[in-house]
Amino acid sequence: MIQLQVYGADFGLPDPSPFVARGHMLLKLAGLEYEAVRADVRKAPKGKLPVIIDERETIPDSTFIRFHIEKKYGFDFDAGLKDVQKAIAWTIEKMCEDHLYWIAMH
Ligand SMILES: N[C@@H](CCC(=O)N[C@@H](CS)C(=O)NCC(=O)O)C(=O)O
Repeated sequence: MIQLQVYGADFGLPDPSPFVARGHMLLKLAGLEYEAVRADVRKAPKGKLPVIIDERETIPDSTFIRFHIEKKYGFDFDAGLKDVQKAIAWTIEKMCEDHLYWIAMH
């Protein structure tokens, strides 16, 4: 079974990390069975969570977890979207993660 490494529920949320929350959502949306395991972030490959362990593969970063699920399990998170809609979704996603996230954090 896939292992999702997480911080764990806190502040009334499934996880205080929005990226870990995304990891949960990706696995649930794809209908994959998984277990969430509290992990030591200092041992994570990129020093951040989430990370998944799927058989012999270790995949850090929620974006790469998404790519892994799409490639290995053939699940299309963008099903039904036109190319231009996918491009807009990707742009907004990256803007929120790489820019607005840090404004919200400081
Ligand atoms: N690009 C990464 C970002 C993950 C990330 O920033 N995780 C934060 C928690 S929200 C973390 O583990 N930070 C640990 C640290 O910076 O020491 C992803 O999408 O998974």
